[in-house]
Amino acid sequence: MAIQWFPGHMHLTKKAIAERIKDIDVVIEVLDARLPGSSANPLLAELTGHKPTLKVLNKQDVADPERTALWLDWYNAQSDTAAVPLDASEPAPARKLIDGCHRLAPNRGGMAKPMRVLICGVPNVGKSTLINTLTNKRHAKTGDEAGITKLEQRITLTDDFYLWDTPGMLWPRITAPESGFNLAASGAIGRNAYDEELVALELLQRLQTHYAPLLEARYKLGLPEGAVAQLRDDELLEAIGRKRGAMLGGGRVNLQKTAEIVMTDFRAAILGRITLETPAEFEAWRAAGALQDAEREAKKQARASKKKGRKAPEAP
Ligand SMILES: Nc1nc2c(ncn2[C@@H]2O[C@H](COP(=O)(O)OP(=O)(O)OP(=O)(O)O)[C@@H](O)[C@H]2O)c(=O)[nH]1
Ligand SMILES: [Mg+2]
Repeated sequence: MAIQWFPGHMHLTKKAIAERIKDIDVVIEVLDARLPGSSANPLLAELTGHKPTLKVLNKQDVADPERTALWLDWYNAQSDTAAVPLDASEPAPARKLIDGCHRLAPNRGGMAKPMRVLICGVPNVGKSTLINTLTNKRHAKTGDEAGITKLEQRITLTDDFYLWDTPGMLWPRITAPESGFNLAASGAIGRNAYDEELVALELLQRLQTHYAPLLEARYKLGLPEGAVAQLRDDELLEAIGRKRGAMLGGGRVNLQKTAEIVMTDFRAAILGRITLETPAEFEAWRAAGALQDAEREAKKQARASKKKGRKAPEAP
């Protein structure tokens, strides 16, 4: 069962974006560079797809640079898509986005035709941080938690350049379970919408396959080389909890607390620079998710027509 989170305020954000988009010249979709595929919102693509869009792989400072390069190639190879890496707290690269907007909408500028830019993306990717860096002010509230921005807000960058900050939005059905887990691990999903232990186990699996040395360096489990990657995810979680002293009575490990430790270490980049997915992995998850969805739909249809058949009056 995939993680889902589409509370009422996201429904309102969807409506607000659908309304606002008419008066927008350029869309900046902020992605999380640690999950550049899973943090791209298909609902946003639907709402804003007809406008020039710049995809920003934000938090590149905590993502794996090799994988960021793969993702930039992947996005830039798609027609009508431009993607750039960013650390939203750095003023110089953030200001380059302004030039990017002018390139995408060259006819806008000047008091009569101000540039109107919508900044959007899933929760907690750094939309408000980017706006604050661009304006060099703390206009927008930020925080390491999903759902900090509650309402759309217009910010004037200069007399002829307006920015709209929007609340983070997800979409009603995340079809690939792996994407749901990555979003939860990144902090894009409200805490009550997922089981921290399950998310930490999935996170550990991703780290074991590609970042086992970082796990060993951080948790010093004292295992022989290569052994971390061989452990079952639940064995690994338990070993980390034991090592970190997250214990319940009777020598049992507090798995909930250990899950929190692992997730905090990942989010704060204490483990190192990590990207949870490659374009190839993401494409495979997406294809499998779509297939499962199609099968579900076919079963639903079959059930509905069977029911209809049963209800049909019998021939005299
Ligand atoms: N390392 C790193 N952290 C960042 C970057 N940009 C933002 N953050 C941090 O990410 C967290 C979320 O930032 P916000 O700007 O509040 O994110 P948001 O997209 O506006 O979030 P919502 O309003 O909840 O949708 C904060 O703790 C920021 O300090 C970045 O480029 N690199
Ligand atoms: Mg915000």
